[in-house]
Amino acid sequence: MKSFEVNFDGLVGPTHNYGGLSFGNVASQSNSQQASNPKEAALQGLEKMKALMDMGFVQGVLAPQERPDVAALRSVGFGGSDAQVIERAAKEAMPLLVASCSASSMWVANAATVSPSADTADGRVHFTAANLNCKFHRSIEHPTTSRVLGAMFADQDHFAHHAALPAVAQFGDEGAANHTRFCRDYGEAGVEFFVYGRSAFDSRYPAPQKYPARQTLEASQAVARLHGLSDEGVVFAQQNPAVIDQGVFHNDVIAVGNGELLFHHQDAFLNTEQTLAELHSKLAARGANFQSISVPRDQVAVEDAVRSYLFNSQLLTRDNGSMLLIVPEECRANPRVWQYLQGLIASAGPIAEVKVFDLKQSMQNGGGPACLRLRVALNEKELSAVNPGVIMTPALYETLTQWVSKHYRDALRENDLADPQLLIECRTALDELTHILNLGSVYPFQIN
Ligand code: SUG
Repeated sequence: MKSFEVNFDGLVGPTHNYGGLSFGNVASQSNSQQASNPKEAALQGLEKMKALMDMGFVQGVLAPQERPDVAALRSVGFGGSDAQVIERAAKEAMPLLVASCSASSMWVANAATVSPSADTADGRVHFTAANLNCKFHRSIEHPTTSRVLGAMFADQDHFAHHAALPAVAQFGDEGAANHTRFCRDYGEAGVEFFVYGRSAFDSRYPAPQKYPARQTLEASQAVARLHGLSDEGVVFAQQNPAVIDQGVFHNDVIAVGNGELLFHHQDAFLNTEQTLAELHSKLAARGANFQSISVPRDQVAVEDAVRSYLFNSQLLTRDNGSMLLIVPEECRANPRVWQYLQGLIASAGPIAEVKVFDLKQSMQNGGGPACLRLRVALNEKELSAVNPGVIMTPALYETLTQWVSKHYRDALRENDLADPQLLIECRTALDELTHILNLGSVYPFQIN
């Protein structure tokens, strides 16, 4: 049976703004308070989805969330009508209003961890929604994420959904941003690679000093258990704490993998040799020939990787078996990174081509091409069990661009978040979207 890797991209929500909400994420902190352009952000994302579809990849779309999250504001004591909740939060606790308005669900690499059916004990595709509990604005995503994923992958014969892990820092889970799957073919059993930032229960593991390690070893182990992965099918590795302190808040800011290839920075992991050796031997046992490309720090410094998002790229297998790297425009703007990429292509290695996309609106909040997509490897049968409403087609692309043009603002500043009209605009747009994508009722305003 044929199998595919389907990329489900997060559609940017109508409240996309620069709230400066993510301590440890350099771009989020340095662009705080700038005016955003939600319309442009959503169109840039759709452009990437269309380009991948046009290249022949199966492309999906993941819906944004209802913001401001009035229920989250009510849960911390703001009462009255929806408009009064927003007004009171704006007056008394602007940072909480800003957090409740974030369109951060667009970075769907953080929505969930996904294990394909070839890896799991019960032969179903497993999803665990990420609790994202390191940041308040992200911790409020998972209930709606679970409903949206449930509406996209509803068939219980093929798909199993797990609720987010316990909502404490000890089980901090950031989803697929710290998870990569290697395999010979998407439909064959592979090796799932979990990268954590610290251990919550064992003080022998080192931890970063300056910025938070969002993913714990215990969370990664819990996800592997829930998904029914075998010991032979998993590798756990610690991220280098020194790079977290330089702004590598997720492993997908410093490494990306696909098929049999890991493309990573020299300083990405704590015990690099041991980690690569384990990946090599576990993949060999699966009949796969693991390879890695290590980018040396004297060619691309960690700081250049963080600024350019070289590793937050999409590594895709083309029909002829060669690989394509989808990078953000910021890679072309960085002379060292661009020179490295030219050399990489000229080396006649597994990565044959680089394509550049303008994702500036998302990049300014620390979200590159890889953050914007959730990878789901599916065989033909499973693909036909996915809600067809969320699979990108030329007609859906047209409908969604028109939908964005009709409902989205082209400028948003902090003051605008206090406008109760924004909530009405967001709900009107999302109500229409659930019909376009055939999701049913998934938003709090639709089910309460
Ligand atoms: O969690 N930024 C996101 C970026 C997530 C990137 N995802 C991956 N690397 N997979 C975060 O830090 C910033 C929001 C703001 O500041 O307005 C933000 O949430």
